[in-house]
Amino acid sequence: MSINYETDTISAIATPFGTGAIGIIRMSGDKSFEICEKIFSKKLIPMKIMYGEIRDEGEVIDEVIVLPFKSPRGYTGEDSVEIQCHGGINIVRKILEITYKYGARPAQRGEFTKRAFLNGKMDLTKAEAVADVIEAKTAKFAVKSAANLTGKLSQKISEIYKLIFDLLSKIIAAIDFPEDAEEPDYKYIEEELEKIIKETEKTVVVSRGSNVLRQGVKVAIIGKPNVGKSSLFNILLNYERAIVTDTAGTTRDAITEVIDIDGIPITIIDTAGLRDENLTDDIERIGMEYTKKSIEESDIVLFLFDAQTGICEEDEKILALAQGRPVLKAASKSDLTDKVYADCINISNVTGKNTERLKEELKNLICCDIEGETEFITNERQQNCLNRALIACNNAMSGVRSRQVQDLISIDIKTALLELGQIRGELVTDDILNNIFSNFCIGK
Ligand SMILES: Nc1nc2c(ncn2[C@@H]2O[C@H](COP(=O)(O)OP(=O)(O)OP(=O)(O)O)[C@@H](O)[C@H]2O)c(=O)[nH]1
Ligand SMILES: [Mg+2]
Repeated sequence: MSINYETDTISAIATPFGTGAIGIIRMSGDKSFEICEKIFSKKLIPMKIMYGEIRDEGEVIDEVIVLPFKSPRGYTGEDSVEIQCHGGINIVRKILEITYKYGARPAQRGEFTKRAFLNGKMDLTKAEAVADVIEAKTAKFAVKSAANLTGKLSQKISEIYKLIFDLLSKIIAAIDFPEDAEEPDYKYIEEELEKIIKETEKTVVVSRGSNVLRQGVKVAIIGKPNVGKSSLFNILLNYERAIVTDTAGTTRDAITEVIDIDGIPITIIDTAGLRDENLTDDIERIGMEYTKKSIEESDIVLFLFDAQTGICEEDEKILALAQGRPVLKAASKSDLTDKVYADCINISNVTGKNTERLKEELKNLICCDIEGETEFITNERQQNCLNRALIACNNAMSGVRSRQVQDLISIDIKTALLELGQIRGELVTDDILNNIFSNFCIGK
């Protein structure tokens, strides 16, 4: 393992850029106390909240509260200091610059958390959860990511890791010390591998659910002009975002907004009404191209038709454009007719009839391949490790079934173990770490 650990002192603004009640500058590294004492009016007492002034060459910059953490306590596990000042951006920047002047250097993205990981304050699943909590698009995603901060994912991985580790130990013991340890029988290895594969598969399935929560889904509302697409879009958003008129061809540009349905971030696209070719209006023609593009980019298509007329030939042509994608059909303006359509939701954008059901159906369509509730959030890196571990276990299983020598089987089992170890951050390289932490914000 090659990990570069730098112990120089880093400094960054930890609060959002902009004006607020307080701003926090955070420093971490061997010289944090020394630098802080050069600019703070008092001598630091570790783990004590201290009130005083920040001064630069005699000039008072601000009244502040300082929190000094002595290693191994605090977020990074190094000596570190948090300076809480007044939240004007110019004051915060000024104090940051003064910390640079006296020997700190600007922190890179995620560098505080990287140091926390390297100091054993958290494993990699927790470090990655920190970024997830900060970047969460919905409250549910934030809560699920926070579960990883308390070790949910780490715990699950540890359980599987232990099963593999125990199995591997028994096989290797017999290979390395044939006089003392007996080779485990194939039936035993097969049973253990079965357990491991089942648990890993379950975890992979749960992971898929977190992808939906992480990335969300795109839904394009399509249909003929004037069927009520923009009206429905506004209802889903809960405010008048798109212009609604009784003139066909009102929406000319695709409009996009994100809503939260049960914690799933859903990007809804209101499109220009699709009409037959031979359009004379250039703007409308461009709008139609946008619509076709919106359909291509969407995961799910919400197709609207007018309940008064039913699905006509023109509607069929529009529906054909959505081929290959899951389509949810809805009949709008059902307040104006008694006709009820099977296999679709009969809605009214005027009375609000069935809009809750429509949301529910949308959610069902999105979640159809997620089994059960997602216990924890995973990211692509973790999922790739899990998948590779699963492949290695399946290879080992084939080896067992064809009664391969156990020496060979142990190679696949070892691969599975290494892959799982990478999830928690054992045996990761500097490249992997830099890749992970480069997605963080500065100051975290
Ligand atoms: N009664 C009734 N009127 C509706 C309903 N939905 C939309 N309308 C009306 O139908 C007209 C067109 O609605 P829009 O939401 O602009 O339709 P659109 O599909 O976005 O139209 P384009 O942007 O032109 O393609 C407006 O006058 C709406 O008030 C509905 O469910 N019931
Ligand atoms: Mg419209």
